[in-house]
Amino acid sequence: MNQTLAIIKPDATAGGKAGLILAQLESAGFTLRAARMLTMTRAQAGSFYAVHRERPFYDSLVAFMTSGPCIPMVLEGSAAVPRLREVIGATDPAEAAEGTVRRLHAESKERNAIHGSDSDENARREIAFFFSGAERLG
Ligand code: IDP
Ligand code: MG
Repeated sequence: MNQTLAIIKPDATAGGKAGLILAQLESAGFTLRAARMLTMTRAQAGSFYAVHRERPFYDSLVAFMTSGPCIPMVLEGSAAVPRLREVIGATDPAEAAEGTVRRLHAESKERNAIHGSDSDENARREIAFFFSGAERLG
């Protein structure tokens, strides 16, 4: 699969880092195929992260993700899912490799600047969560 979903999270969007991060993703070889900007509702963020419902950080994560606008985007490139995970780095910026988006721009393990799908199956589901077929093919 050559597409994946990224979200520039509310910390990075409010922090004026959206342009820098998109430039880094494009420099890494991704083509931007679709993008939008929204403040997620609790229902939307809760559903998007439903897999983490039992985790201790779930309520805080939903509060963070609904705290301001975020920018979901469809990125295209070869081996898009693993390549994006490599470019964004580990969940905790303290553990993220030099030069990764999270190492450069994340504030903390929770406020970590960017989301990237973790499998082709989840990429398909997450792209469909935010974008209609018409938007993806436009
Ligand atoms: P990922 O975004 O690197 O795939 P996940 O484990 O899927 O990481 O967690 C989803 C999001 O939940 C993370 O990006 C981060 O914002 C938040 N999160 C994950 N683990 C923790 C934690 O231990 N404390 C606080 N927030 C966390
Ligand atoms: Mg994940």
